[in-house]
Amino acid sequence: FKLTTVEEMEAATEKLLETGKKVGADGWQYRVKNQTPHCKFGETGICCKICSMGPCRITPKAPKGICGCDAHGIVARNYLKFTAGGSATHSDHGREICNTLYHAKPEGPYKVKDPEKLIRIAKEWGVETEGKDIYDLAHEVAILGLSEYGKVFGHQNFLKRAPQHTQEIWEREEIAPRAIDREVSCSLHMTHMGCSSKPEALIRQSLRSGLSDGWGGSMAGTEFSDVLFGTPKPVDTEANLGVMNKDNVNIVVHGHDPSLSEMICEYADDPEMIAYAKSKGAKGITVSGVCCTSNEVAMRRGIPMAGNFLQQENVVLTGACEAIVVDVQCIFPALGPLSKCFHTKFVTTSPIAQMPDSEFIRFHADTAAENAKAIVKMAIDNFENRNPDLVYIPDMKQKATVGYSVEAIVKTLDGVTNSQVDETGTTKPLIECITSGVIRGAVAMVGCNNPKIRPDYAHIELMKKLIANDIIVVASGCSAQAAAKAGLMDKEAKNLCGAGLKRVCELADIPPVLHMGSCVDISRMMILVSELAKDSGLNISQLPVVGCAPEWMSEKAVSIGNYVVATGIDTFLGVDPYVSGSDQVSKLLTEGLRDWVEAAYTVEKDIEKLVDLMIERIEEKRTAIGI
Ligand code: NFS
Repeated sequence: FKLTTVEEMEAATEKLLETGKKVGADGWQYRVKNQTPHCKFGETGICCKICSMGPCRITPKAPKGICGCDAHGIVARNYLKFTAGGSATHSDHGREICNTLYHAKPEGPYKVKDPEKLIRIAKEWGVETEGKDIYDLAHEVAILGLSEYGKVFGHQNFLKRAPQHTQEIWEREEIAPRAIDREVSCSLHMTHMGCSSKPEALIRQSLRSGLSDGWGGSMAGTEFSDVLFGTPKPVDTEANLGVMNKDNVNIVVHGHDPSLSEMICEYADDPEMIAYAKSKGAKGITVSGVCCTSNEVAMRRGIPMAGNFLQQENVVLTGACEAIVVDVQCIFPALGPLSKCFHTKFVTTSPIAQMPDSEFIRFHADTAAENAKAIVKMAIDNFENRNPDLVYIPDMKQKATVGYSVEAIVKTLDGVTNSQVDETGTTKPLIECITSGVIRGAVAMVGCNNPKIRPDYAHIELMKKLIANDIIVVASGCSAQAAAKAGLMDKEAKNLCGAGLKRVCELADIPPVLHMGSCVDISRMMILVSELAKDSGLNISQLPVVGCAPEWMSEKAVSIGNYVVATGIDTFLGVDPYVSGSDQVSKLLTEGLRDWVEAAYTVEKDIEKLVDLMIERIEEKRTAIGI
């Protein structure tokens, strides 16, 4: 067993860029060069263009904007707007899933695959379940889910899943989220010209808007995706560009909403379609994924992961991609012109994400089956247009076991339970391992790639050091894909762990880095820490657990950071969220928040230091609870 190194991945990318040069293709590597150095005002968050008197920029000579707002107000407003963008995006994804659930029918294409989970949520929400048809129940719960977005009174239903202490903090600090859409609107209202300019107020709303994502929209996205498509359980798959197959029709799904990718996978597996592909000279059909939609179908179907965020152009550069089919979020507009340099069809499907140089096939829950069939057929028909001289698929892939939902983790733990002592169906065996010191703690590794950080390097190096120090890693999003590409989700990676974690991996038959899903699935991590807190009798903030996004780039990531911190988990960032222009805001985020929610941010661009700080924090937390 050998990990794939970042150097090897970079060499493969270099070779692909060579192919790109032959056909005049662009790449993010070139665009970064044209965009740097970045504007200092933007980078430090002190550029304001929320009204047309500006844009105003803060300098020593001009310490205030035309309205009189200072750097602190401008930075905090920008931060809240950034958060609201992310919260809106995740939450709208969740809304789409509720909508898909509303369209579920016994005759398909969308069915209820996990009725047990649906019933559990219905009961939690006080819906009568006895004697009800499961599809009637699905529609009733879907409407309730949709109502969470505009609920007139009260707070998000899912907040009740948090430990009592956490709920009390949210109440006390007035950050318990109300209607999801209301928190986004309220944020945009607060940042309008002439509203809030007080950092405390703006950052407080950033937490509330973040919480409406993590404990509202994202959680709805996760839970109802599980109801529709099944709650993930451990499944074997593969990762990295080598999962594409040069003899097959390659369809790459990219984006976030599993409603589309699930259907594509369904029809690409249809014997009729496979026969059609063979009639066109291919040996079969390979579906692989990029970004979070890839995580969704990997977790539920074992569909291989071609790559993460900064690898999206690479799949086209292989010259062997018949279609890259996208839904929403994290899709480079660059894919349009890039696909034109090859035979690749760039298929957009959502009114939310429309791009030039793409073929738009509008995907709708009612017509999902026909839409998916048409897309798969289009890809097959495109196989013969491939230019064999341009085909190069790097021979690079790793095995990975993925699918660790909270339910799957608890079930796995039952397997290692000493049934004489421990109850089953709880996180107690994990708590045992942590208190005894066999495992020192856990880190949630999440987030994107960012050209500001050598892509994947931070994810992989941090994880290697953490597991070597007996710290178990749970991962999601592009961080999870970085781990899988490197081989850290292969069970054999146990050999890179410290003795304690290695033993746990052997006993539980798990890899040391557990794939918990897409970014909306960070809501799963919130449930997991809540269960750990309840089962151990500790507060979330006392657990030796931290969060980390070393290469983050999107608005969604900031929204996530806010709800993770607001849930009581210290969060470590490798990229600054455009706040360095205000010492007040920086101090609030890295220190002040601790007085409100018992956790705060640490921003550290030096990767070595970042991991050491996390280990230090975990050890501090252990000492504080006397373990
Ligand atoms: Ni998350 Fe997923 Fe990746 Fe970043 Fe984008 S795919 S939702 S935002 S880039 S981790």
